[in-house]
Amino acid sequence: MAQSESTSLHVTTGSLAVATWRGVGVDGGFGETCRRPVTLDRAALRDLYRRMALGRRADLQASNLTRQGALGVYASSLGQEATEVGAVAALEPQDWLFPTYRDAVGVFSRGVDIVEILALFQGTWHCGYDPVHTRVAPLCTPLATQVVHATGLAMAARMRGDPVVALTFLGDGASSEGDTHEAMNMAGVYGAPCVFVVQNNGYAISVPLANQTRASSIALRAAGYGIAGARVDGNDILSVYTVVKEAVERARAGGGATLVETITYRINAHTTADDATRYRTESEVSEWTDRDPLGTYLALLREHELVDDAFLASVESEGEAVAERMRGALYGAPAGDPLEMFDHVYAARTPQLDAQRAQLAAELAAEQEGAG
Ligand SMILES: Cc1ncc(C[n+]2csc(CCOP(=O)(O)OP(=O)(O)O)c2C)c(N)n1
Ligand SMILES: [Mg+2]
Repeated sequence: MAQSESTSLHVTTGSLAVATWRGVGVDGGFGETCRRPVTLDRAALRDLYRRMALGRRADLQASNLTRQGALGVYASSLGQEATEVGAVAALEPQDWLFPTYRDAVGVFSRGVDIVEILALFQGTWHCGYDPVHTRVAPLCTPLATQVVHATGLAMAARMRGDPVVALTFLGDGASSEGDTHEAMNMAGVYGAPCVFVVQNNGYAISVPLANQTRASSIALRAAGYGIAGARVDGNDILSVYTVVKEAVERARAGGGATLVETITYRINAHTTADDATRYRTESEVSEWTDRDPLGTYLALLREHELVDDAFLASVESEGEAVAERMRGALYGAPAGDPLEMFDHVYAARTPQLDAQRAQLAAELAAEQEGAG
């Protein structure tokens, strides 16, 4: 299991907490632990809690809708909310986010409609939201392909002189893909304003990190690409936010890319189609449940009297409204036309897509005949 090296949430006078992470030196080893006082104001601190809590509520509802057959499958990020929300909160509106199937909560926290986000899992449409308008690429299922896209967009922004940063999420498993190497190397060579957030949750489906890499840390690879690197407690939202914010600002100022490894854990199974009890022990899961990012953060806010019952009740009722809207929009929603799946893959359908479309149309027609 991945160990967290970050000691987080040291409260000092003058700031709520100290964000900490391990920076990667140019020699390829970790440097001194970096410490930054957290100076966010009360409204911003409360909003981070709100976004995590709403994300968690939406995540739970999506899992439940899957069990009821309203979604085909869902990849929960329960336990990873501090990384999802903390990293996204560090972006400016003009920046781009390149998420994976695991990152519905991060995309939701950027302000995209949760019902539109879930179109992918509903299986009704390629992507339910407008990527250009939202500046969020579609949730990406082919591992690490979004990492290349993020580097490409960042390089293009740099060439055009646009002050745009691209942030991409990827998993520990996806970090082994060739695409990840190509994207990070290109980002280093071309000084691309890109932030790679590797969510190290210890597993790629059932494959533990130890079978993924012999290295002690994914973050240390940054030195090999000549980019900045950091390893942070991915369950500590203030540290995640602060290290990613610094990376985003450095990228925007022309300082190039950063690889941030966040140490976290997915509490639920890989997807609703997976049985995690076959490869994880109960005690391992409960160890991480004890380090719940939402509960830890709430305790800190309470300690500093930054939240009261009225605020918590308002977040809860907002969460219930989100869940109700999801149920209303997704439960019993029309299945859509399966043949649409071949449209918009390219501007014009290729001969291969035409052939596949014809094959599916024939199968659907035969099915209907059989039913009728
Ligand atoms: C190119 C490619 N190979 C294999 C898969 C099948 N697959 C889906 S998720 C997954 C595990 C990925 O693990 P990780 O990158 O750690 O992300 P996590 O699911 O833990 O968030 C695999 C192997 C895929 N989607 N794409
Ligand atoms: Mg993983």
